Amino acid sequence: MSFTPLHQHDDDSDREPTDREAFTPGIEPQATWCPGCGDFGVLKALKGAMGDLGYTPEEVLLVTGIGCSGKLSSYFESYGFHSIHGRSLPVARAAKLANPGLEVVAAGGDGDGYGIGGNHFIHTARENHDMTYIVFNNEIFGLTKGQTSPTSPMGHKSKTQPHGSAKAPIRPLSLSLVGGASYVARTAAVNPNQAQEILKEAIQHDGFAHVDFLTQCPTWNKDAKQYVPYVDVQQSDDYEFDHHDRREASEMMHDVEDALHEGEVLTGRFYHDPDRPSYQQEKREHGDVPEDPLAERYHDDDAEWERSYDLMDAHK
Ligand SMILES: Cc1ncc(C[n+]2csc(CCOP(=O)(O)OP(=O)(O)O)c2C)c(N)n1
Ligand code: SF4
Repeated sequence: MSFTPLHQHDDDSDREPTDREAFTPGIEPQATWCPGCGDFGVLKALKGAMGDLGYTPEEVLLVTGIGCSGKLSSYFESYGFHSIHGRSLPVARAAKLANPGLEVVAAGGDGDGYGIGGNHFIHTARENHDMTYIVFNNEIFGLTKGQTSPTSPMGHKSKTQPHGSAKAPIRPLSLSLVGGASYVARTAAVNPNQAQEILKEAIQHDGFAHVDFLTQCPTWNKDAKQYVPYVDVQQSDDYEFDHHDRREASEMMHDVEDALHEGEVLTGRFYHDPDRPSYQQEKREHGDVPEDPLAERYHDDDAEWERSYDLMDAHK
């Protein structure tokens, strides 16, 4: 893969679609996801979205956490970093600052993103870092065999809560909006077409775009609502609200989050603020971004590498 120069792709408008198969690794590893897992739907939608938007693998960085969801970076051809549990966002933030020319996507599960990584989630939203964040929401810990997660509904029985969870589930959409995210959507693996369109919007959005992605886990969570048919609020006449209006979006999200555990799955774009400057924009406006950000400095200058090797030697 070649290096992506800084600021090369600030304007996406003149791109031609690329072959989505370019995002399939040359030697495709055997997927360890179970048959019927919703994670396959995320992979398909992400490849389709990147292809439709005209990206090539060397323009994209995918940072994942730990979990079944975290394996996404093994099956998607791009720059990739499989980080530690709950830490995809700080890694993604650092990478975006070092090389603003990369299209950065972070991904992980509900345990990864809303549990152990919950604090990073709130602060990345607050600071409006320019990236897409996909949370595979299967309402359990999948990789570690179905324990209760922050999105498991009240009463959900698992090995860690055998009598039923007494904890209220987190409200990821509302939390994201209150945190400060400038794009918030929910989609579902059972509808790859909607998922692909939502991901395209999220990737194009300049700021923190949070996509809560309902993914079924047929192995450990057969009760979840992720399997049931859903309603796309943008397509339905029953739901009218202005997704640019924070108050209306907030009320809508509240209803949607209540409805999920009552058996109605509502998906779509719930909030979009195209005017809020991203963290990267703010930094540029404050003159706070160096002329030659890290990625370019190291790429062009062997002396920088020598200096960093000397520094590492000095600390051995
Ligand atoms: C610091 C740390 N704590 C705990 C674990 C064990 N662990 C691995 S994956 C996981 C949860 C995965 O659940 P989720 O994030 O919802 O992803 P899924 O597997 O459902 O996609 C846990 C607790 C770990 N790897 N690292
Ligand atoms: S355990 Fe669940 S989430 Fe993990 S691969 Fe299997 S079906 Fe998917």
